[in-house]
Amino acid sequence: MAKYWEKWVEEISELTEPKRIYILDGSDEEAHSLIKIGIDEERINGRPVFYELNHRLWPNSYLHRSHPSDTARTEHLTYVCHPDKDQTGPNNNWMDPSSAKELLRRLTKGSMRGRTMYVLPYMMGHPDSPYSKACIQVTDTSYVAISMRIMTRLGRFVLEKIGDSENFVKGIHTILDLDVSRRFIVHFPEENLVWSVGSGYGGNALLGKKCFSLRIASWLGYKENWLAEHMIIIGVEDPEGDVTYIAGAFPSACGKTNLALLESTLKGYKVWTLGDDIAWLNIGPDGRLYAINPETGYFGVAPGTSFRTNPNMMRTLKKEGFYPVLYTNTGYNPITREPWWEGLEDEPEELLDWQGNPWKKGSMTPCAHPNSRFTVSIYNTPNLSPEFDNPRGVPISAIIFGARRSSLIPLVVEAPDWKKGVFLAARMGSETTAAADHEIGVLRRDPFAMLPFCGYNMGDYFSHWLKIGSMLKEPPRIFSVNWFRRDKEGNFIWPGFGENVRVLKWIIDRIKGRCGARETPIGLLPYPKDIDTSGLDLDKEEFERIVSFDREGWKREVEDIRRFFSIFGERIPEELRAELDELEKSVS
Ligand code: OXD
Ligand code: MN
Repeated sequence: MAKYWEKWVEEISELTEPKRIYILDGSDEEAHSLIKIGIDEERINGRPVFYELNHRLWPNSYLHRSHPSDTARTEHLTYVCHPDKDQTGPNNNWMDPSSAKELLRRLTKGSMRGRTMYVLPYMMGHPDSPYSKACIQVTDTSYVAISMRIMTRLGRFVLEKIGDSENFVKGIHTILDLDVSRRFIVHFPEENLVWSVGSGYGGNALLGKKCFSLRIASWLGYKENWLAEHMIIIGVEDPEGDVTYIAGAFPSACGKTNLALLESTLKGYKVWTLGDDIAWLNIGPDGRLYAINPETGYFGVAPGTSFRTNPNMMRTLKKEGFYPVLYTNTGYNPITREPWWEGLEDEPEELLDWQGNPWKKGSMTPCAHPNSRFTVSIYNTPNLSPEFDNPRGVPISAIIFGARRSSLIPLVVEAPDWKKGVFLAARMGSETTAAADHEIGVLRRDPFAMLPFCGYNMGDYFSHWLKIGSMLKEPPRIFSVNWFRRDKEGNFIWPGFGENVRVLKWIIDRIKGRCGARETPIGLLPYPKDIDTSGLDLDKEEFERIVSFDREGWKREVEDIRRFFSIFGERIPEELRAELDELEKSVS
């Protein structure tokens, strides 16, 4: 008798009509042969899927060039289809599930003719973890198959785990002709199903990532009392050898990966990496909050990554380790056969740009796409935490919420309690970046850095956070951080990158009761003397400004927060409304 998953795969193949079906085993030999197929046979947009890079300088590395219209997440084409529109909320696009299925069925019909359907059995989370989930995705491109092998624990062992169960998360992916008018990324949370057509871009096509591990998983967490979050996980070791585990949420392309792999500039401090994008947070048997990273790789922004800004990531990329490493839409040096991106190191005179066109130094257009990416295994990380594979996860002592704000938001603020912490995260705003298709540099409210990823009504999500806090015996302390304040000339005031460890140190000092803080209407601010700025070239006045409270600026901010909250109407929890009223009163 065919198993349930076999029948499901059969059903998809009847709809999509592939030339052949191939179930991945997750081995290295298989990865080699799929890459070879991507180089020699498979074509996307008339081009090879992969180009081999110089393996002496960039071990195991390949370049991929996407369709020019397919370079970022497409939030306006992303849908969350709960049967009840209010459950989806104003933070998501909605279609009624049966019309959505009809549309997708029509688009998907015969879409894999002449192509291979790759079947990817994978786990999000360690197979032995009580918090992990088994999944199967089908796709018709080797780029997605290989990327998923890097980003997840993938192999036939997952099929044995699934057995005859219907309880696995399903993903259907087909690239069609990559035309935006036929691009839809659709979630059916009640059915544990994601159906994505018309895009090969990571956040749209690697369905274990944003689609499952955030949108669907946040809904599962809502029902099962846990949290699926857009967060890094790090362990910060102090000079006593104690490791404090911290989770941190930042909107896309706000330096999350740099913080996750931070190389400390403070003697005695070391950061251990556990994750750079997604954290699943569960209440452990002792009533504390435990974090796992369900992924096993990085899908990081390439431009700006260098030995100066993120030496640990450069070591990760250059390590002769997990096979393979992918570069998507970076520039290319045809002489040395190396990838190149803005900020990497000296600019060669002549290169090929991200589309393969000749490009010259000083050209008006960037060589690498601003959202060009690398895909690399987390097991290559030199400072990978020894706890990474711990199925129980790590106990979280602090949660930080960061954003990109050139003014107003201080370098670091501590919330006096969990409820005020939830309010701090709910009111977050950030200046937009190239990670999604929208105007760059405008202020957008992005509560918990989850606005594009929350798979249900965000008002209910805020209530859920309040509820989880009340269930915890020892809730983590909550902080906000902002590395991006600018002076009048537009220069960054805080040096950022490895120096951010100085802020992490203050956070740990607060947790351990080693220093005080100033009470203000927006939370607890550091006394300037308590942040170690030794050896930094900081303007004293500017530094004091970024750790202070700007009452006038907050008056305007409060108005904007109120406008944003009003979008969610009655679903904003009473507690947060009261917090906003209190803040308004105290700044007026
Ligand atoms: C990502 C994103 O790719 O947030 O991680 O866009
Ligand atoms: Mn992200």
